[in-house]
Amino acid sequence: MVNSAVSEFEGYATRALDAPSMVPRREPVVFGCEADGPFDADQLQTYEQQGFLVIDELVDSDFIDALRDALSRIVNDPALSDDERLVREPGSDAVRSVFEIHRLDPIFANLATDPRVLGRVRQILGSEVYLHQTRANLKPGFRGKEFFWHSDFETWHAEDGMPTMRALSISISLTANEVHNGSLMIIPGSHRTFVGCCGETPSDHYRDSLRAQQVGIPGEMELSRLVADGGIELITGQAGSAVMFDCNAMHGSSGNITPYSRSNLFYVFNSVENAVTEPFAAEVPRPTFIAARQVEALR
Ligand code: 6CS
Ligand code: FE
Repeated sequence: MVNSAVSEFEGYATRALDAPSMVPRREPVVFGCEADGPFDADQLQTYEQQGFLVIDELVDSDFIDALRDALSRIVNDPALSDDERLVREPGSDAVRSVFEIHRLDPIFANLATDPRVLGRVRQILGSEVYLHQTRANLKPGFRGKEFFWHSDFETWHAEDGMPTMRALSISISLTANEVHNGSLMIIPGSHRTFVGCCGETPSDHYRDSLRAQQVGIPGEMELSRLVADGGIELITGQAGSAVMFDCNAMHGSSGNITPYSRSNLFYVFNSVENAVTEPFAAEVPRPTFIAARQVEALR
């Protein structure tokens, strides 16, 4: 079952545990310093302590319109309607996520190497970086379903073989993220604890987990403890705002029953010094449209 190819390196224990576990993070959170990039020392300290940082206006509204148009072309392209990269909502045909957006339109590829993005990412990860995953989460009005609490790193470690916590996500808002339309919630400080999860990874887990995750989610006791310590931060902002968050930050979001869709782009950057190995708790790695297996440093 569990691949133990990484004998000399102890991973974080997760999946098929007898009981959930909470262990301290082993890696730093910020790998670079003020001199390396656009963030000042205060911003780096906030990221280090909270596990995330909000950027009020990363890109302007004209560019957001162009990104939104590109996404809508993809979602409405008949040639892509059966494409695996388009993930549907549980219980409807509405598109929930589009994976590998950087291969579906050059505008999304270019955004990954935009200095406003790449400079900040390199500063925090303290090295050259590559794309582990890209996606859009559409959270359509009335029918966008929730994402239950999870640590992305738990999944990337267990199912993709990401060895250490040296990766982050940047989420860019294509629509307003409000208090009521299913915006991202993060537990401040949760990135300092790895929560091991109980269930065994099913074969082809991604087919279910990307619609409604049931394995690789923490227990209620562990979540309650994290929230008791850190509280919950709701990340709101206008289109064009962004949030960068650590790969192990505990986060999730509620469903969207408002008429206002909440669409965000997500880029996951991993350090080139943290290339994926064999999965730590799954039989085979997930398909490359979900988790890249080649390290191609972004320039
Ligand atoms: O499985 C994954 O890789 C993705 N799933 C969720 C629910 N969040 C982050 C991650 O990109
Ligand atoms: Fe996530």
